[in-house]
Amino acid sequence: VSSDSPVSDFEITRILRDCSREKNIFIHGKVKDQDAVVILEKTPIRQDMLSELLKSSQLKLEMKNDIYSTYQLQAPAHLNEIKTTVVCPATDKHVKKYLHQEVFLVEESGEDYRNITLPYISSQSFSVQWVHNILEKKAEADRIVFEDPDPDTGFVLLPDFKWDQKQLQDLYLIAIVHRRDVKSLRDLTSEHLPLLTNIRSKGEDTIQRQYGVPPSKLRVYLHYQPSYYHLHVHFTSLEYNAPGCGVERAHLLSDVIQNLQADSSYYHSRSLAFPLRADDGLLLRFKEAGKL
Ligand code: M7G
Repeated sequence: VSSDSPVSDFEITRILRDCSREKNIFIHGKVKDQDAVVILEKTPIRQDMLSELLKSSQLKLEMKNDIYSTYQLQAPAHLNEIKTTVVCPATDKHVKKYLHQEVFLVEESGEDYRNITLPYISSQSFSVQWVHNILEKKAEADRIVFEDPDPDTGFVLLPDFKWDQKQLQDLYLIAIVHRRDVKSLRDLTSEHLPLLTNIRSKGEDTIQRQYGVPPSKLRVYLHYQPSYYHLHVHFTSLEYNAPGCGVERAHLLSDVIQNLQADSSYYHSRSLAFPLRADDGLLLRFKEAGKL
């Protein structure tokens, strides 16, 4: 750990979430008086490293009984890394995002969106500075896998920061559109069909070419509500249950395209259901409006 590493100065305030099955832990703390969230995650075991792992590790016997025995395998450091994500300075909203919380399903009509959600997200949502940095090549420029620079139908495709790119089991990329006037699914009309079909075809082609993963092995979807209100599309391995890929939050891109082909105002007028956490300010707005 280098001396300017944000983790060496990290002082733990509390554990926000600890999931032994997913092998990750979300920690709230301080780095030099600034709030920070640190996420530690054990990464999947890499198939291409298996023989090295087995050959170069030490085995410590834990127990033996009949044909059964368990060991502790002490792997060399480079085969036993922990993926670490740091958010610093973290806002209250970041801390809440990672805190385990009870969730409630909200059904939002088009009118609810305009009267309740839109005013709320305009005042409250996460900054999309990181998105602008990517589009302007001020950050992550070397990670871009594909770019279509067209201002109307173009986008940037790059690995999501949840993916360390070391194995394909948890493949996860995002396509971020160049247009800055589309906040979410709710803003889409048939006018955006060329944009969406372009993302689908060039995104799938690129992933097939670059990673050898065909479209039939991909889950391609948008989140509603998203955390960041600048239109982006998630591309994940079908085998990987990414956080938020469930029916209550993920909308398959192919369904979105077909819905807009059938009705240009589909996402302006239809009710959309989504989960909100107990401490989400938007949930309170829905309650105050008597919608829950
Ligand atoms: P979302 O649907 O707005 O919200 O997706 P979610 O985070 O609740 O799923 C935003 C996606 O962008 C997520 O999959 C994040 O992991 C990813 N992401 C967030 N940030 C801040 C970054 C970043 O700085 N770089 C990259 N490459 N991906 C990010």
